[in-house]
Amino acid sequence: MSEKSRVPSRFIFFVMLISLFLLVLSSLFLLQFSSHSLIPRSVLELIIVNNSSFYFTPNFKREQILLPTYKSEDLKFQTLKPRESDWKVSNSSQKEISVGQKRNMVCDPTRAVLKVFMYDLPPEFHFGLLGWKGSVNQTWPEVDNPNHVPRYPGGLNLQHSVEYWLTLDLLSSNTAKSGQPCIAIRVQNSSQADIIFVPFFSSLSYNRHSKTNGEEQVSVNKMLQDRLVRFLSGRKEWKRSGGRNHLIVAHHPNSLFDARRKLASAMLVLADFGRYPVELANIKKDIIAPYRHLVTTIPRTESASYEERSTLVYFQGAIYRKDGGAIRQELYYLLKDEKDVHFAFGSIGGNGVNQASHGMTTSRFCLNIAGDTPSSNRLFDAIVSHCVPVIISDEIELPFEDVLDYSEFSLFVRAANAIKKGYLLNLLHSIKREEWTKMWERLKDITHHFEYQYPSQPGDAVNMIWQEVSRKISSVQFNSHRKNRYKRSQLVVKTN
Ligand SMILES: *[C@@H]1O[C@H](CO)[C@@H](O)[C@H](O)[C@H]1NC(C)=O
Ligand SMILES: *[C@@H]1O[C@H](CO)[C@@H](O)[C@H](O)[C@H]1NC(C)=O
Ligand SMILES: *[C@@H]1O[C@H](CO)[C@@H](O)[C@H](O)[C@H]1NC(C)=O
Ligand SMILES: *[C@@H]1O[C@H](CO)[C@@H](O)[C@H](O)[C@H]1NC(C)=O
Ligand SMILES: CC(=O)N[C@H]1CO[C@H](CO)[C@@H](O)[C@@H]1O
Repeated sequence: MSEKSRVPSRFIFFVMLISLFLLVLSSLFLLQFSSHSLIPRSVLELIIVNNSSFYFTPNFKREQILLPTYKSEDLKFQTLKPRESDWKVSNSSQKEISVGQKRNMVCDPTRAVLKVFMYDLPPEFHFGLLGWKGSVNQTWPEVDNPNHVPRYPGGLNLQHSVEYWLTLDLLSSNTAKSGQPCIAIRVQNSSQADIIFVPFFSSLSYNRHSKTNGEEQVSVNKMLQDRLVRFLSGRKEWKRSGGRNHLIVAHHPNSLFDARRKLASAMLVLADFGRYPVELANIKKDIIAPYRHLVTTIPRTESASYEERSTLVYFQGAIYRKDGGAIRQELYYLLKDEKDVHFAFGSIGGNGVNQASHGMTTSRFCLNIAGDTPSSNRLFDAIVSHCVPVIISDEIELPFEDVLDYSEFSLFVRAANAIKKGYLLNLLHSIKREEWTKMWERLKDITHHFEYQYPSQPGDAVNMIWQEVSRKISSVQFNSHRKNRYKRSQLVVKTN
């Protein structure tokens, strides 16, 4: 009896297994042919979109990268017109945002790496400098629709646009985000914040408003800095820690020049320390951020290999530089007549960026020689061209060096060695195809860490900077706690 009843039950199990298999197969089939299926596209998207990898498909990246290249009129120093490629928003990203909103994926502040309080400074300190005018009492532009966000001017200004990308990222951090990791999130209560962000577009202010106009006694740039100092010194947030819990972006080496002494206790986001005395800025408390590159990023699949790069070493830049730049001249006389070497002078302008881009993408090595400051955007142009950087700048500080080992994709040469006859070329010739290709592969892997874009993407420059800030806070705290160790016993000694 029991023997007989077992057979049908096994049979039923078998039938169920087959039908389950068919069900799975048919749903897979439906997903595969989404565009012809009966399921509405939005539902399908919701299904697929749940997997975060959807947002960062190579397709999307390519769309961003293949946007138009430079137009020469965009290169004027103070042009208002941005390049298309600065604006890394494509139709696909808009779709992502709307999908994200559907899912209502607002970042949870308790999961964020960094909680940031941002002052509601009047627009003249930030987007007002871009010509943006909101309605009465409106402090910030709407950032939900990337097409409505005020654009940063193109051309050379763009190199120092760090301030703009960080501010945009904070503004959008409370709205729904598509598959974004929770890195920095804006909080409304400053006592809950890890850091206080000062949204002053100091580089833009320097670039566009450092000359006095007409009857003005002081430039707008200086006036804004004076007002900023007065504003900050009156805030309880500033007084609480003497400014040490503040983050101020001053990426252009000349930006914040008038206020830097008074604001230097803050954590600064800089291009380098070249024009700062060490007591005002140093690697212990401050952040080095990449320049926004000027040449267009070369897509991974179009990057020329060792054989396809006909030039051994490339340099294009201004020759006569004050301060640390004398080495450029010496190198010029050493290298100018060598074969497979492109060493030319001329600043970026006119068609210069396109030429530089072509030169870098067809060269194996790109020289980064100290100019009037230890850093320059040329390093980042080389990286996104996948041209192995040769860094000849003894004083240089590099972005994210605590997480990136630059020696995996760059060569460092001391200035004193570089100007020895034959030294540089011997070194470059000694790096054969295999070793070079390893560096080139690594360059392709790390390029995205040097991209500024809105909306920002995991691992891009904006997210890397926030993470760096978070690590810096830890190390600053560590040092200050260590200093506190004997505070109490010192007090006792004094009173005795
Ligand atoms: C998303 O899907 C890919 C394959 O398409 C898989 O490799 C990845 O682990 C998935 N991620 C998550 C978070 O499920
Ligand atoms: C983007 O979308 C707009 C309309 O929303 C359309 O006119 C335009 O052609 C699209 N661009 C691309 C590259 O698909
Ligand atoms: C703008 O702010 C001022 C002062 O807070 C207030 O009196 C005024 O009503 C506001 N105007 C609008 C249009 O909200
Ligand atoms: C801000 O946070 C602090 C500490 O968590 C709390 O004591 C205070 O009440 C908060 N203020 C407001 C306005 O929510
Ligand atoms: C099936 C699946 O992966 N579901 C996830 C979709 O995304 C939400 C939000 O991130 C998760 O909570 C689900 O577990």
